[in-house]
Amino acid sequence: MKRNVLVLTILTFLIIAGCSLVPQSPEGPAVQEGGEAVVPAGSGLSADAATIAQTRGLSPDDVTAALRTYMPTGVHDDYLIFASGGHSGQVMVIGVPSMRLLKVIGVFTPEPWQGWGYGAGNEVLDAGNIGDKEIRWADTHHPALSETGGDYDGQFLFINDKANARVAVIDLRDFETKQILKNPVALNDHGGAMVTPNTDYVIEGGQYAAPLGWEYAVLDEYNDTYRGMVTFWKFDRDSGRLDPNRSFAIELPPYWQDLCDAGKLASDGWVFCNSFNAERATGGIEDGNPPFEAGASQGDTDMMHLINLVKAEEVFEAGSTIEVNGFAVISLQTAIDEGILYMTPEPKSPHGVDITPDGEFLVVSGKLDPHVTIYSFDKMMATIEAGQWDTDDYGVPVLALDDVTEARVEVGLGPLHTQFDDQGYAYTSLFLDSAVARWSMGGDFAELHPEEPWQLVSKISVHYNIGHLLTAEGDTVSPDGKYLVAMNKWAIDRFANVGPLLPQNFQLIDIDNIGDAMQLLYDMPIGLGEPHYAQMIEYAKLSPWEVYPEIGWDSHSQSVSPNAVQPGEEKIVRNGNEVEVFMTAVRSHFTPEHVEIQQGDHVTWHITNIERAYDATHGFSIPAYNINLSLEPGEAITFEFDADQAGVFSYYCTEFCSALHLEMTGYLLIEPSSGSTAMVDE
Ligand code: K7E
Ligand code: CUA
Repeated sequence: MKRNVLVLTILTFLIIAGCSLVPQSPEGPAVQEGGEAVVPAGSGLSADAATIAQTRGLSPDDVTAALRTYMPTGVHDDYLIFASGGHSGQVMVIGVPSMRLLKVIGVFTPEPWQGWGYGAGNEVLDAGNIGDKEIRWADTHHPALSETGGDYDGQFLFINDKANARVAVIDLRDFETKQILKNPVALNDHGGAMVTPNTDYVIEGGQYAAPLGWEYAVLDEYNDTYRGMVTFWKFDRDSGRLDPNRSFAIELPPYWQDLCDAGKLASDGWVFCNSFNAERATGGIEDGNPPFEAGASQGDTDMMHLINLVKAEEVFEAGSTIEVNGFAVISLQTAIDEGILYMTPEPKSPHGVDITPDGEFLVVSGKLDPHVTIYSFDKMMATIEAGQWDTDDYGVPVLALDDVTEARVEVGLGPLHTQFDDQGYAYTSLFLDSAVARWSMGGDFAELHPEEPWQLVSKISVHYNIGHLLTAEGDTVSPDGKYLVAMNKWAIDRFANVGPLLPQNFQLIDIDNIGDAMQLLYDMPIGLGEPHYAQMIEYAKLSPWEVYPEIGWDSHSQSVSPNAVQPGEEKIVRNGNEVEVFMTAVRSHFTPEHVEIQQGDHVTWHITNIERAYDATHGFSIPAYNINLSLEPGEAITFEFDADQAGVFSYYCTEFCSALHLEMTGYLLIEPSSGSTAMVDE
């Protein structure tokens, strides 16, 4: 009871004193000159708010957090997060600071609401098949927003599938997946997707080594035959597609390459990938060998890969490549001979490498080392220039750690990933500590903060076992600071029990008030897969379409479809047993409403949503044929099927679009061919 009285007193003080955290919305409290909010007389706000806080047992920090994240209806978030959907194979779009889920974009996995894979997008999904295997899930890890000059430009998003080594392209004009590519060299990946500063290339690095080209070899041949790789997918911005003919891979030693990051500004033209099994352990615990987790952690160091992308591009263009599954690969020997590949040790089972905003430094965390190690790009270049190196077993030049290290910062246990703000601080996730460490950077960043460079400044606990973290635009050349999201793997007690499989927990943290402690603002459960990485972009940088630009728009080609149907031009055309349906959709009818065909016909069906009103989406489904579409205003979609089952099939609109939405329907009559009956074979 005493505690509640105390909370009430503090709250009343906070609110009456006009705490500057009160949102300045039109309906909100008036704001006087000097920024102090005052509660309008007679509004009763302070008493109500205090009563609610008291009743709910909220602390002043809780109230602050609520005020910082609450969005009044109709007010839009300042930032959007594009987060990997983990096992769901999709991408989540989340508003910040509200942490409201705005959309789940269908990518590698069929998504019914968007009709993704149920008549639309099927050819994109099929392009991700492996041989004759339909792959309809993905382990998405790393989304990458397209960049111009090292800064997000809001145009495209890329994401990888670790499980099957695939990369997808999403167009941010309509938030739709346009392309899925299977890597021809490797069956799994991890170091993707990352982009170079002008999105010339999308980087996809391998992980678990295997013979290139999906070939077979026994594990005894690991050192000689198993290989790592990194693939550089050329991105063509005009077509919005990755171009395999202008893309290439580099063969790497079988060190289990992990994450990559593209150099920027000072280090533009280089790409860096860490790795974590320089020991080349091959496991086999059942045969008395060290298990992978021990075998791959025996050494004190692993190998960071330094890749000269400018040189690699020259070598590729000169045609000095081999072919693997029809794809250009720069061999390991060529990479060494041409000065494309160098390495330098990195401490104890590292995870990832993050380049500072100026491109001068590289931050690596050894998962089993409580420090982050900071490398100097200048020192790397000077050491290479001086020809100062040893070589590894494959002849790759290895720069000595001492020659290229700038600093080490002790941050805590289980450091993983690092992001940056606009005040000269870096933030590192600590998996074992379940915390985020803020530390001061050196170099030119030292002028931005009062601390000594390369020092731990503060920590905040998170719940629990954080993987990645992200700050606003925190991996670009100009981070915004403001917000940090801890992407926690474990939720344990944070949410209501929903059975033994728990959601992950995104925790929004305020990092705006430098000097004050970082403050936890919001817990967001993620209940559809385990996300890995995410990026946060200023909302104002995006300019998505409200409706498709013209009636009859094909969202795959991003142009008017040759099969667009204008009102008045609806028809059904028969040519032998080929039937073509030209249909329009508008509130509240499809035209035609009767489609009468024969069993055994092959049907090609075009539908155009001729609406121009914002949000006037129609759905379209046919029972038993697994057809389900989402037709956004202006959109034209074509699908095909074999009318092998006779019967009466009511197609209808699956979006509640109008008062007469239930009437937005029609009959597909498939007349049995002679001698057969409808639906059920007897
Ligand atoms: Cu750390 Cu795939 Cu980026 Cu997971 S990886 S956490
Ligand atoms: Cu159109 Cu419901």
